[in-house]
Amino acid sequence: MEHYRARTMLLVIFIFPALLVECKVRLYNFRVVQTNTTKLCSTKSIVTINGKFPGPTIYAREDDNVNIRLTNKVQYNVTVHWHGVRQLRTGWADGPAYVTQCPIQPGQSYLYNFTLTGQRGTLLWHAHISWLRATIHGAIVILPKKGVHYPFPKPDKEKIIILSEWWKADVEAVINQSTITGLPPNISDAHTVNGQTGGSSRLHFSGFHFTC
Ligand SMILES: *[C@@H]1O[C@H](CO)[C@@H](O)[C@H](O)[C@H]1NC(C)=O
Ligand SMILES: *[C@@H]1O[C@H](CO)[C@@H](O)[C@H](O)[C@H]1NC(C)=O
Ligand SMILES: *[C@@H]1O[C@H](CO)[C@@H](O)[C@H](O)[C@H]1NC(C)=O
Ligand SMILES: *[C@@H]1O[C@H](CO)[C@@H](O)[C@H](O)[C@H]1NC(C)=O
Ligand SMILES: *[C@@H]1O[C@H](CO)[C@@H](O)[C@H](O)[C@H]1NC(C)=O
Ligand SMILES: [Cu+2]
Repeated sequence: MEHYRARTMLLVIFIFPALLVECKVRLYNFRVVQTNTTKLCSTKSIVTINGKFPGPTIYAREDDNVNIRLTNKVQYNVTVHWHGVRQLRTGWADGPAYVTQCPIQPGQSYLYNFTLTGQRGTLLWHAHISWLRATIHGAIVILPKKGVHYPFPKPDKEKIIILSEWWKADVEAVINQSTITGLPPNISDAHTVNGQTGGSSRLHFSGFHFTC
């Protein structure tokens, strides 16, 4: 009798958390701040999320609700686009400035609230106004639902690699100059891998999308 009761207790304990982990709410605080950064032997102030370049990685599972509270502490208008996230009935959380929302002005904050439905894998989030995406970007990792596997064998190791570019000049000055002159913007001074310029002569990457 005692033995039987113990088993029942165990079942209750194990079943309940499984039900509760369905559709979690993932909370993130994104503070847009100026951060002094040194690369290629020169220091400049860049616009970052929480002082990080690249920015923080968002982790969630399919069907999770993601809440990102963005607080703008810089002098620029800001928005962030969750590139590749299907915004089903949450168009106002998509992020393109002047398309789905007014820019988040200095001193203001905005809640990006969306649910990840029918998709998994690694996506990229980035600022979607002027050229702030040069330093405001990062990864979104959407894991399958608990107990569901990827349609391929479990990798031994997973590593996020973000390819980007670095300008010694202020990127806002670069795009402003291009807009005024009508000429192509100055090319970057280096490519970066996870924010590192490394031995630049060995790095010949292309691919970080700089068009949308
Ligand atoms: C960044 O550097 C400037 C110039 O050296 C300095 O005045 C400023 O306080 C620094 N900002 C931060 C956030 O460290
Ligand atoms: C910032 O965004 C507001 C709307 O949210 C807009 O009225 C204003 O012109 C923008 N400022 C700049 C410098 O683009
Ligand atoms: C996020 O959106 C969902 C669905 O509309 C809503 O139920 C929830 O209350 C929202 N969360 C916040 C913190 O506003
Ligand atoms: C770029 O242009 C915008 C809009 O005219 C302006 O608000 C901003 O101060 C300029 N930034 C730089 C670094 O020139
Ligand atoms: C772009 O490059 C030209 C030529 O090297 C330079 O004179 C100019 O100052 C650069 N512009 C910016 C915004 O750095
Ligand atoms: Cu994009």
